[in-house]
Amino acid sequence: MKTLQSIRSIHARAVDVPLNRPLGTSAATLRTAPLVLVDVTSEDGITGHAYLFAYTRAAGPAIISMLKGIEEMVTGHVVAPVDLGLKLAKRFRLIGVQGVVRMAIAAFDICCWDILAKAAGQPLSHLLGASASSVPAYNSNGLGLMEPARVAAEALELLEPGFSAIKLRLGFPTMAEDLANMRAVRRAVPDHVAVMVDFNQGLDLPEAMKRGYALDCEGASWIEEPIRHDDYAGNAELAAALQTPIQIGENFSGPHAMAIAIAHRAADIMMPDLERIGGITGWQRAAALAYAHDIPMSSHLFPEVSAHLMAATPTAHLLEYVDWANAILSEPLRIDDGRAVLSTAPGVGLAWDEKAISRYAYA
Ligand code: SMN
Ligand code: MG
Repeated sequence: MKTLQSIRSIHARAVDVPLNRPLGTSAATLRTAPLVLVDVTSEDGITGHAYLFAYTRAAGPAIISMLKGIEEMVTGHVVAPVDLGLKLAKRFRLIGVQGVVRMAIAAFDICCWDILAKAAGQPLSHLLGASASSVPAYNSNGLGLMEPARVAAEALELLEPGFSAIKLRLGFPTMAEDLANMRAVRRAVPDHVAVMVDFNQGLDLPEAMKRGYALDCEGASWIEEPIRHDDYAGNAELAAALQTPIQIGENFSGPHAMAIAIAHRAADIMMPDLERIGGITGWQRAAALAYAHDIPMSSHLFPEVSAHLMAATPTAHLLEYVDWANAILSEPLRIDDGRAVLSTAPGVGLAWDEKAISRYAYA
């Protein structure tokens, strides 16, 4: 048997790439995507790649610094992401495995799995036991808070690559503005197109109940994060009262948060985020929870890696497609007729475009 290789080094850098479509949410408007690009190299010279979405530029250097700390803890250890994840969670218990700490650990986990899949000569999905070559996706680029006419025009543009599902951001100061945009989009797109809405935690519970009842009559396919993500009791009230499914999950910090949300019946459907749920190891645990509780599971950002994971998720629903990393990838994720096409290269299939990276590097 070939012996497992150990970890030689971790390298991380930050880039800030412009978004093709700026994204106005109820919390902030994003014009660029600050990404942290991570490489973990094993003693036999295999490099695993991952990228993180840092949300704000200031988080980039903090995550890079955390990864320096992780490098000191894991160098010389066998590339075993399950074991190393437990070891790192213990070492970081006192500061808390949250935020940038969790994101750094997740990137390390993804890189380890990339190394394992490359060493096996298999795409990640095959290593995880799945055979699908593509997964259904929705177009989540753009559709931010803007005037009804512009949002309707953008909705039509987003359907062009063959998508039949899109996501509209809501959470204007008034319900009338939210309904105007929902109606503008619904009127513009064909009836079979699914339109999901995302409030980015912008409402309080009474307002969410009011807007939720109104949206029940507007043909929304899900209502995402209407209130504070960790108000599981409030989300459960909404899920019980409204006909439209409540969707949460992008802010679950590890599978334990998802288990607590499930115990509260906080949502009808769930969408963990690769970097917050704990990388590939964390995702697998979340997928097992969703399976055991019959909860349809979607993904959040990171479509390149999430496509492999959705293929191996028994209750997989819809992959969230964003093109944010395309600018720095030499082989961007392919979309074919509204489906995300899994990379067939060994590993997760991320490959850096070094020229582009030097253009957008900031740390
Ligand atoms: C979102 C995610 C990341 C940045 C801005 C907005 C949004 C989504 O909640 O689900 O895509
Ligand atoms: Mg969201």
